[in-house]
Order: sequence, then C-alpha cells, then structure tokens
Amino acid sequence: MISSSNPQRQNNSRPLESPLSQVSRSLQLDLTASQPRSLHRSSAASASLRSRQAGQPLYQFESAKPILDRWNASFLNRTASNLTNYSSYDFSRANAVKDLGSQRSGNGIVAQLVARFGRNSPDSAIQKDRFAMQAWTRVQLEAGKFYRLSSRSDDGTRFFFRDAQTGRTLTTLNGDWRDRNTRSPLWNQVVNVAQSGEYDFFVQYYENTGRATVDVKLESFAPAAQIVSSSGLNLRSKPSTLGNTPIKLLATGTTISIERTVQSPDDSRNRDWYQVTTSDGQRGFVAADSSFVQVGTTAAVIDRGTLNNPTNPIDNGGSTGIGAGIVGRKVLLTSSDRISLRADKAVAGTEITTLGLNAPVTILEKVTGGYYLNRFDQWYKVRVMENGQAKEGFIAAFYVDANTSDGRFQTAISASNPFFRPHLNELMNPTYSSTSYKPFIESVTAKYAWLKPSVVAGIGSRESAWGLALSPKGPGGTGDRGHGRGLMQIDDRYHKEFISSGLWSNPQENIRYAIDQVLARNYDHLLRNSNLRGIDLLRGAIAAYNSGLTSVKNAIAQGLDVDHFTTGQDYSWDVLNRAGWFQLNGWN
Ligand SMILES: [Ca+2]
Ligand SMILES: [Ca+2]
Repeated sequence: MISSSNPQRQNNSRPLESPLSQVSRSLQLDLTASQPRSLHRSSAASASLRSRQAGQPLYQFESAKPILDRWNASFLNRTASNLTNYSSYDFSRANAVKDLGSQRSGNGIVAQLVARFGRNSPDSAIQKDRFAMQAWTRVQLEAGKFYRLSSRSDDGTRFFFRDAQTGRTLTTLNGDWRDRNTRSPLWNQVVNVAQSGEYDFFVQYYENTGRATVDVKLESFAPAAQIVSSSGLNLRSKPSTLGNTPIKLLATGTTISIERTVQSPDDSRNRDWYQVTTSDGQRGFVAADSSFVQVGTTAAVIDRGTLNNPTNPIDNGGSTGIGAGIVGRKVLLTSSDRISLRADKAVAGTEITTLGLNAPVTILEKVTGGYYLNRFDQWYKVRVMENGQAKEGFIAAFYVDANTSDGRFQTAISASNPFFRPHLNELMNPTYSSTSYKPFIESVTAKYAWLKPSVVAGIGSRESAWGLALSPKGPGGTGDRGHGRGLMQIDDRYHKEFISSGLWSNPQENIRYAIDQVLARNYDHLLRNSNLRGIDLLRGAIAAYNSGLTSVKNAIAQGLDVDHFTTGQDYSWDVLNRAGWFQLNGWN
C-alpha cells in the first residue's frame, strides 16, 4: 500500500497514424493506460505489473476453469439467403453447442482450432451444408509481442477479440469471409495488443456447400524488418543510447527479425525500441523509428482503450426507485464508457447492446453468474428501452447503481461466493494466530463514526487475503516483494519507524496502525482539504490507502475518479464491494 503513483499516466489522445507507428503507439498506451484489473493472469505479467506499483494485490487466483482453455463452439443452421450475414447470427439460440477440444497450444502457438467435418455435419442437429459456427477460447497475450493469426478454412472465417474482464468486444478482423477451400491462399494478419492480459478469442465460420474445414492458428511471430537509414543503425545491448556502446553498426538494407517492442527505461529521446535478432543470430535492440527501420507487415492493434474522465467525481450516481437502477460511474473505470447487456449472465454471453453512463435500467432480478473483475459474480437481469423497444438481458451488477436503503455497501459478490470465504475464515478463526481478528477490528473502528468494520475486512482481503497471500502465510508474512508488511501490508518504504519497531508482525498492532495512522489520517486530511463527502470521502480515504494522498488529490484536481491512480484503478470500489460481501456474512 501507499505507493506513489505517476499522475501522468492518463493519456487519452490517440491520433490516427500509420499502422507502423500504431505498433509503437500501442506500447505507449500500455504504459499509460489502466492496468488490467483481473487478477488471474500469468505470473510473468503480474510480476511486471507488480514492479510498477507497490500496492498490487499479492494473491494469484488458481488457474482458470478448464473450459476457458478449450474451444467452446456454437452452431446455427442457415439458409442460402442468410448464410453469410453474420450480423443476423444469434449464437445465444444455437442449434448445437460443442466442445471442439483444447487450444493445442505450445511451440509459439497461442491457440489453434482444427476441425475437419469433411462432407459431414458437425452435429446431428446441424445440416451438412449452410451452417455457421462461433468458437471461442481464452488466451493470454503480451503487449510488445507480435502474433500472427492465420486461417486456411473451407469456407469463410472472421475473428474478434473480447476483453476477458469486461466482456467488451475490442477488435474485429474481417478475415476471409467468402466461399473458399483449403487450397485457397492462406489468410493471415499480424496482431498486437496494447495491454498485456487475458482476451477471449472468437472465431466465426460458415460452411456453404461441399467440404467443411476450420483451420485457424494464433501464434507468436517475429516479423521481418529492414534497416532503411542511409547511415545504418546501431545494434545495442540495451534499449537505450545511454550507458552502452553499440554492439555493431547494421548496414543499410540489413534484414532483421523483430521479437518485440519495448520502451527504454532511461532514454527519453528514444523511447521506443525493438528487440531484434540479426540473420546471424545476434540479439540486441534497435531504435524503433520508421525512418531507421521498416517493418514488412502491419499489425492490427487490439486495444482496451484508455479511460474516459468522469466529469464529476463527487456525484452520487443519482437516486433510483425500487427495481430501478442506472449505469453508474464505475463504468468509467472500465476500458470504455459502456457496459454490455448480454444474453447470458457471463462475460461470454452474446452482447445484445451496450449501455453508457446514467442509462436507466429496470432491475428484474439479481442472479449469480459467471465471474468478472476480481471474482465478482453478481448479475442483474434487467429490462432496458432502446429505440422504443424493450430489451431484456444481463448486466454485471458492479456497474449498476441500484437503490439500497438498508445502509449496506452495494456488492457485486454473492453471499455464497467461495473465493472470499477463506478470507472470512482467517478473520474469524485464524490459522496462524490464536485469537480472532474480528473483535479487535470492531473495537478500533468504533472510534470512527464513518468507519465500519466491514471496510477494514475488505481492505485486508484485498491487501493480503487476511494473511493467506503473504510469505510466509499469516500476520508475520510479507508481500509486494518484501515491502508490504503483515496483514494490512504496511509499506516499509513509507512507514520506517513502525516497521523498525518490529510491531508490524503483531496482528493487532498491524491492524491498529493501518486504521489509526493511515486510514483515519487519510480521511481527516481529505475532509479538510477536499470537497469529498459521504461515500466519496470514504472512497478517497480507501483509495489513498493504496495510492497515497497525493495521487488521490491529483485525481480530484484533474476531475478523475479517486480510484484513477490506484492499482487496477478499482481499489476503493473493490474494497467496498468486498465490504458489502462481509456484511452479507455477519459483519457491520
Ligand atoms: Ca458441407
Ligand atoms: Ca465448403
């Protein structure tokens, strides 16, 4: 907790540029835009994220459900007149659903889908000819790397990528959407992602007549490039012109392969670099400037987008009646300012439409569905009006402000959600301590009218999974590469006196310090020095617990949400959703 954040991270300008410069642009966006919020990502990705921000949650979720690693396919029977009209496909009413097997990944292959139906039908409910298929699988893609998507199918294929956390469709590739066969030229496209993370990779396919084959591959790829600067270009051991002498000069016309795009840690005049391999196998870095080096392919960039600025961070989201709700400000914390209305209560559900900030919804039912964000699982079944027509579907409850008059924090986590149960167990009956933390939390928070014990439960859950995420587990453990100490992750760089006292490993002292010396001080400071009041003031104090007071005040000054500079840009909302879950499980 308490890391200093860089207020210059927001950068919403994204001029249209040549595809080549989009490659390097995409990397800049990765470093300036929001971090992925989902916590289930590769350890390599999370290690690099942790190195950027000290308050990163420490725990890693178990690996994703097996189904995410497989090809989940739905089939529709079509007619000659609507076969290729993909906008009329409704896979929520599929004629058949099939598991088409694993991704067959390995050897640089991120995901491969091979299904040879021959002249037969893929399923007894599906015709031999004139059918459509949609298959998806979850993939982990890394910013800076290049991927090649290729298809040699019979007949047409097209593709899109969805953000695995928000379910939002990011990029559609039109592929080779026409009658063709496996002897037709291979279709391929190079792809970059602007942000490392998990994506749902969708393949749409249709079969007209004759043989039917799907053969699609997404693999990592090193595009060829040529040195074009007339004086040649230095190959260097680091992505920087500083502190190193060139390995050698690559002559004009030299061909190299590009492994990835990287940013220089110290060379402000030459920010963008390529990590390359020469034809004789030498590795190094060259400055990524199109006047020096020309890349032979252009990449499609899958971009989660940058944050939109909430206009008024103090707005309470509007008052709503019973059964009524609106799309609240949290939608501004996602990759875009819209959230999906889906045919099913899961991020894989077909998108019916999207809803923007303050869109009114009629809540029909609250239901438990698929996980999203930090293992939230609550969805609203809602009715919305669009162009005079009523539409019903499911929306992630996190993004909807509903009328709550019971004094509880609104939560998008079901009472029976298994993920937070171990955190509760540690609070009540700790494995690594002889006494429950709960009575102590209640006694310290009793001093503050504005602070409920459930909020502290939520912070400790996020910070350390109440000790379960620490090394070693329990109140004496550390996280955040050793900087975060104990249950509430007091940072040794900002609280030197307390850390050197050694009291941090005592659970009661750790909790007391976190509340009295950090959270309450944040609250008092923002009460005196900001216009935040009510839940927004509480949120500001919680956000500052993660990102520091300076960052929160910078966010307010710039009209941004108080969570803007927090880890994952969702810290206070995440904590309050967890607090709401603890309230559902016996806490005040
Ligand atoms: Ca056929
Ligand atoms: Ca065919």
